[in-house]
Amino acid sequence: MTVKPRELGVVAPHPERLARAIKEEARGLGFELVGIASVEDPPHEQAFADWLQAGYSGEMAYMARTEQARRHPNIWMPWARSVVSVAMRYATPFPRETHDSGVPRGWISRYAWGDDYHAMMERRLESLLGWIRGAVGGEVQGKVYVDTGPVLEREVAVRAGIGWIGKNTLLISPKHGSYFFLGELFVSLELPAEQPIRDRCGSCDLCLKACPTDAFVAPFRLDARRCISYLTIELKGSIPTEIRPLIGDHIFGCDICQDVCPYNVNIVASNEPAYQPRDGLHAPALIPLLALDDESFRLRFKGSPIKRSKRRGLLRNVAVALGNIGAEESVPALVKALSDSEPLVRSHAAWALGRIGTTDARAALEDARTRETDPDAYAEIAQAIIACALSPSHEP
Ligand code: B12
Ligand code: SF4
Ligand code: SF4
Repeated sequence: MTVKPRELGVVAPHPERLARAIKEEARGLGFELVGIASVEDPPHEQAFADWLQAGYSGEMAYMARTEQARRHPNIWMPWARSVVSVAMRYATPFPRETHDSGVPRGWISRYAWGDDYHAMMERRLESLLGWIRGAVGGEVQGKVYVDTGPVLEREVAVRAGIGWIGKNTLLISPKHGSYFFLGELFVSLELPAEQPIRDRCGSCDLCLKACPTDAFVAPFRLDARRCISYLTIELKGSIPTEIRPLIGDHIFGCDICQDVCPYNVNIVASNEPAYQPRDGLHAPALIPLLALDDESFRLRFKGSPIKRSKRRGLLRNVAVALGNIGAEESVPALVKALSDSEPLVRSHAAWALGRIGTTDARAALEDARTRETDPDAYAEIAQAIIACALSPSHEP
């Protein structure tokens, strides 16, 4: 049962009692995992600096821009004494599917099947702050973050006892695995902190071996530039051609290094309505996605994490997945995409046609080459024509 602020009394409650009540209130707001930590420099802040230095953050310029803030939270929040770290589970019980229905299908990572989590979690954390202010009966400064703030969220969560950082770099709870989102509420109150959870990966290395793009340079160290999640969501331009074949059917994010983790095997599914899959987002049919125009993309992905990739990014990814699947029935849709208004989409559609390599694919590419005005798309079309000529499915 949720404790009402007034039950704690008008005098500021004892920190231990207040901390217990805050955690109970947070759980009542739908955060299944809650912990409290003091506000300090994260233990692995140097590893973060090294990661940036090595260039592993790729084009995510916001990571370098906020380096000091992420490493030293007290510099920009000098008033903050404690942080309430929360997690919300999002896994639903839908299996990994392939293409057995005869229709080429792609894979969207589990976290993106439902509604966007940022605003919902932020609202609930704001409501927790309001509750704390009521409980303390005085001025409490607070600041809420979910994902987009300059916070090393997993480091905070480790110190708040929510889980440990696995070799796949994800935060793992012994009981709930890693399919959850993190958020924080920084407050100006001194609250008792939790004990961190010890590392439980042991000698396991399943995630490191399973990564299809070899994105882990070492345990706990990810080169984001090779991660499918980065390539399909964060990267705005062209996907490097040598990595495209390794992306398989992924069109938005990747779950492989979590799917193989033993701690994700016996987890309980989330019953949060916002995280249940929207129609057609679990293993979606790919060909109809290539037909989305700006307006239909906007309508279909309103309030969904997928809008982050924008239409051109999603269609780029769909083209790559279709090229990897190699289904001939996708040729007409890919040929149409050769006339897309976005050079990025035209380039990746050309690559896919080069992989499929049928006579129709080659004829369409030859035709597109005569019209193409964008130098990058032109080069991709020329390469794809060569690929078609070398393809076993091309009938001379
Ligand atoms: C940038 C970013 C990405 C990048 C880079 C990922 C990465 N591993 O850093 C990309 C786009 C690739 C990405 C992908 C994903 N992300 Co992301 N991402 C972030 C973001 C915004 C920052 C992460 C960050 O600071 N990276 C910096 C690097 C250096 O961190 P790191 O590699 O983890 O290294 C740290 C530790 O491993 C530690 N460390 C180093 N050496 C050692 C040694 C030991 C022994 C130990 C214990 C620790 C340790 O030090 C480093 C500094 O903290 C956070 C939100 C946030 N504000 O924190 C979400 C966040 C991490 N992402 C999240 C999610 C869900 C994902 C995806 C699962 C999405 C998907 N399905 O596609 C994938 C997972 C890929 C993966 N294996 O990490 C969740 C993770 C929840 C969880 N349970 O951990 C977060 C927390 C967002 C949220 N609020 O819920 N993401
Ligand atoms: S999310 Fe996929 S690509 Fe990225 S590190 Fe994990 S397994 Fe590799
Ligand atoms: S798969 Fe194994 S090594 Fe990787 S995070 Fe899970 S327990 Fe750790």
